[in-house]
Amino acid sequence: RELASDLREALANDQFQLLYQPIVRLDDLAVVKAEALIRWHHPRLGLIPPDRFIPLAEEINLIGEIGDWVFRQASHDVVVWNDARSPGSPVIQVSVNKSPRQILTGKSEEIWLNHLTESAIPPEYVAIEITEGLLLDASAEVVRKLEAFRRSGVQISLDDFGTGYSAMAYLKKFAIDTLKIDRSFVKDMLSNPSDRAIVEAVIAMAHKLGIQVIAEGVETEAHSTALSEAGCDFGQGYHFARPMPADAFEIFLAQRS
Ligand code: G
Ligand code: G
Ligand code: NA
Repeated sequence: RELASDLREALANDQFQLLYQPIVRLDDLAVVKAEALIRWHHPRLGLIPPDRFIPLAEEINLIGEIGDWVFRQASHDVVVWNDARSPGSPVIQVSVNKSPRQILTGKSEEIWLNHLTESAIPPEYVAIEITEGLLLDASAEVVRKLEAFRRSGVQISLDDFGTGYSAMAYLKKFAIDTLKIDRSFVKDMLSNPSDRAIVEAVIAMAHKLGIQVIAEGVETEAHSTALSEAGCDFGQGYHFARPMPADAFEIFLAQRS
């Protein structure tokens, strides 16, 4: 439980960092989005991945504060990138992850939307990534919170699509803007006809529902081409770039446009 007390100090001691992984538009390979991924640099233990400390942060009720920090930092950085954009080039959007617990507890939607208004940050610069796990607690309250974001112009993106067992039910219940096909389907789509069929069917279904599609785990050029041919809108993965610090992302953007 020592890690828990360290985590309580981490915000004040400036030990968190956001990395950004570029997301490209597959038809012209323009960089149009980035996913914000948190890192904790522990003074003694080194880098601690979010899989280890986010669940702990939820347990000790720190997830709200950490989430607010992520949102502020990411929405600050996305304004910098958009201000540096050349005329006519597409808007860059940042997506921040929100765990189910984070949605269910706290008042973050009010705090976050107020922050955007007060800082005059265009809501279309920001998206929220949620996971299917949320459906397990799909109360009217969750629907209301997600709708508050969407009404204000903040997009909702459904992460890891296809890995849960209630993906379709989710689409019926929640209005979302984007879904992310889980990388487990993308990985084998070139060698496994079933995976390829699933990827193609998800894209077709999403489009019929007016939802755009991001493929995760795009690791090769062949994957990128096949996804583009299947009509997938966006790609994210090591083929394009690994997650990187904000200043590196800024340089990456400038080089690509
Ligand atoms: O970047 P990495 O592979 O280590 O991320 C692992 C997981 O941690 C990702 O699937 C992501 O959903 C989650 N994660 C990363 N950053 C955040 C964050 O700021 N908040 C929450 N709730 N989860 C995050
Ligand atoms: O589930 P979510 O999309 O939040 O997960 C993001 C995580 O996936 C990041 O931690 C990132 O490091 C990892 N990731 C991003 N691109 C790739 C990829 O092309 N291949 C693999 N295996 N992992 C990736
Ligand atoms: Na995510």
